Amino acid sequence: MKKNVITLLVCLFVNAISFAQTISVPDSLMGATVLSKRPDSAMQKWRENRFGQFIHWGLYAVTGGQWKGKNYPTSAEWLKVDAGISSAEYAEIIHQFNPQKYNPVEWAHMAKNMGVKYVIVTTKHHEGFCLWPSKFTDFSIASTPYKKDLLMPFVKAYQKEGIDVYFYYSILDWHNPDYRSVIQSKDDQEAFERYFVYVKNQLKELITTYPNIKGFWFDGQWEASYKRNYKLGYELEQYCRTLKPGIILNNRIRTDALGHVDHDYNGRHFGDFDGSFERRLPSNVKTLNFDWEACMTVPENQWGYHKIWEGHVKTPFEIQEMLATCTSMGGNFVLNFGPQPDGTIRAYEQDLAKDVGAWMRTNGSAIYGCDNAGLEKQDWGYFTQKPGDNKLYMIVFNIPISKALKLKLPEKTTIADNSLLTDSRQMFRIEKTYGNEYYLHLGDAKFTQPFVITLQLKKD
Ligand code: FHN
Repeated sequence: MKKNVITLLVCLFVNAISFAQTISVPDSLMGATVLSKRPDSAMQKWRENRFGQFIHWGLYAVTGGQWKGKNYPTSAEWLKVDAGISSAEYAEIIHQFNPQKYNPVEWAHMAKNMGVKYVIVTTKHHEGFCLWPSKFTDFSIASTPYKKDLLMPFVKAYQKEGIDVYFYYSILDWHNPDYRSVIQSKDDQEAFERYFVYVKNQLKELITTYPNIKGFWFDGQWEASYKRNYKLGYELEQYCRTLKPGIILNNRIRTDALGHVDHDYNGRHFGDFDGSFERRLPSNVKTLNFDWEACMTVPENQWGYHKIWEGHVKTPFEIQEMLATCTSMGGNFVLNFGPQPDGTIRAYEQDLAKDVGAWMRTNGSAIYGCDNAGLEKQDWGYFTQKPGDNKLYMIVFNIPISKALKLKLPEKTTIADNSLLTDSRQMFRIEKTYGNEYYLHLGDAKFTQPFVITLQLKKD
């Protein structure tokens, strides 16, 4: 027992030291501070999670992309700007926000069944409305007919399901009178600095009220005012790290002295991971020797609830493939949901969650804890592998007419065994072709879903 405690303490100490070494002091241009993958357990967990849920919820759910009888097909959460609504008029929407059917236990249950391991929820989006009763503003849930804190039951329900909670927080704020998009005078600068006190107060309030959250996901960092105040951004990063040691921060927290956002002047991401892949996935596996995450909408460009989804709406197969793509390139994938104003989730999103979840229940071991396998991508799909494991996963999305899946393994490696992940009795004929290249013959096996084949590798 005593030995176990000592081992644990030594591990924690080593973890803390290696973590501290990873976060460095920025250079004179205020570049990135995390220069390689964080080795600590919090970040290791983040990496192993692989699949997350995003939730965009705010007053924009009430308007649902429509204003005074007109439909605005652009992002619902940008309606204030797109429909040119004045701040005073927009603030009135607060009296209509009354999500009587809000049931975070159901949301968390749905998320758990979909297979996500973490969630990011918009505590305050660009509109400035706060989902929790912040003591630093009246523009919060406390001033709505609903009145009750939305975040506390949310955090509890998700954590009860074992899902890590992250808070989205927008630096850009269309409501706070001290926020400035550009700084044109001393007064502007003073106002912006006052706004930053507000930001820090709110972040401290969030961490104090919901101490078990895992990190902040910042957004809205691209305006000239914040770029100019890059030192405030650096201070903000330090502030968060002091508020909660080990906290996880995305790259949208900072800018550098040359006005770069997301990545510094050297191309290094800010924060602990690169979260700038939005509605697109990276394509170059070789450059991804850092932590990253891609976030995705279900329709084209709707994060908040829009009454009318126009354009292409993604199917469960597409979502599964995006998740597999990200895992195969060593990144996380986050799928967005925009709850309705009454607190329920759109039927399409619920069905999507069910379908993706059913697939994840049987094939999730090719995703969770998996990483880039270091092999050449093939047309049939994606290789994934748990670091250090000799089991290789082939996630198959496209079956060639020949039914022969091409594989190119590293030198001096052979395939000892293979089977379908969901049925270990289903094995496939392997044919060696040239050098270390093989064909895996699917034969007569029939598939109606993407599937996973496991290959047990052996070093010669
Ligand atoms: O403007 C926002 C948008 O509404 C949404 O929140 C996305 C999510 O990554 N971020 C911003 C655009 O980059």
